[in-house]
Amino acid sequence: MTDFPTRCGFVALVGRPNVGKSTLTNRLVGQKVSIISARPQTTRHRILGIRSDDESQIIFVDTPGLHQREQHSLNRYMNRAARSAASDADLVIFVVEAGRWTEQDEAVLLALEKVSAPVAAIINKVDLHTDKTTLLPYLAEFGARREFKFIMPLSAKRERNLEPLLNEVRGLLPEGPFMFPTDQVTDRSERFMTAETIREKLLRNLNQELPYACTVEIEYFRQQEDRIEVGAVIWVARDSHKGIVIGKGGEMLKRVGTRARQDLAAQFGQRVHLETWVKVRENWQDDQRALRAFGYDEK
Ligand SMILES: Nc1nc2c(ncn2[C@@H]2O[C@H](COP(=O)(O)OP(=O)(O)O)[C@@H](O)[C@H]2O)c(=O)[nH]1
Ligand SMILES: [Mg+2]
Repeated sequence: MTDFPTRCGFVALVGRPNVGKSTLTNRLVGQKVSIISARPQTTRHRILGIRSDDESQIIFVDTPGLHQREQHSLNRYMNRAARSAASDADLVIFVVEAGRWTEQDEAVLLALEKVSAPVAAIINKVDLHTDKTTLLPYLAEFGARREFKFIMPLSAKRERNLEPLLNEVRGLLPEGPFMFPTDQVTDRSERFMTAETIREKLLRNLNQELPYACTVEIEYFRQQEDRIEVGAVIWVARDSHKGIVIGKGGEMLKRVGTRARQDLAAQFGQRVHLETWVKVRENWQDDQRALRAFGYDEK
């Protein structure tokens, strides 16, 4: 057999919510493809982050955190997205937070037993520990939990140890041709990124449970000569949520809109005009038709 000149494969990032899977995806790709917040349910879909160089193409698969409680159809959708990403991958990377081990991490570890692909691990957020030697017992304990192809401590946010990670990953990719053009960084459209960016601002600005009951639908996305025009509907699950999203005198909606517009302008490198509406679709998280309409379907 002759050696193929390139390597290419899917690398699924799995783990409980908030360990930094999406931050890592963005840093590895060098561009924002996945939204970030300290809230669970920030990532609801499987999102590809593609990194290419001359010899390799690594297709990172950012996934929703695995949830134990599947109280809504939406949660079941997210769990399926995470599980199927892991089962289709050439390499699965279990992401945890340095110094922390929770019941949710334990549940992910258990779920990984069913995965046939090789499994490696990332210990993220090492920047939170100034004295790294305090992490040695944690590392030893972690390494005893199962066999990992490698265990890489790093900081996604501070971009520490990303090169060694990439080298490990490249070595484990199957030989084969690239699956995406080398300048493509994600499989998601500008429309999708726009909806996600607005949802990120909702997550970051609304308190408590409400962000989980929101989703964003793009009504129109028009490239004009000198700017992009976007119309977006923020769907909430209950009538009582509407007022909260709009805020006193429209203040909250204005703030979310302004932040989204600034972020989108930076992402697209041009001016963005954004128009938003808030609408109610009762219990959309359990409504199969609504879920499909809002993009939460398998395909
Ligand atoms: N200190 C620190 N915080 C991080 C790091 N990576 C991610 N975070 C933070 O952890 C939170 C969750 O990040 P996110 O990427 O959305 O996690 P995900 O739910 O696993 O995708 C955010 O507030 C991030 O800013 C890191 O390396 N160090
Ligand atoms: Mg995420």
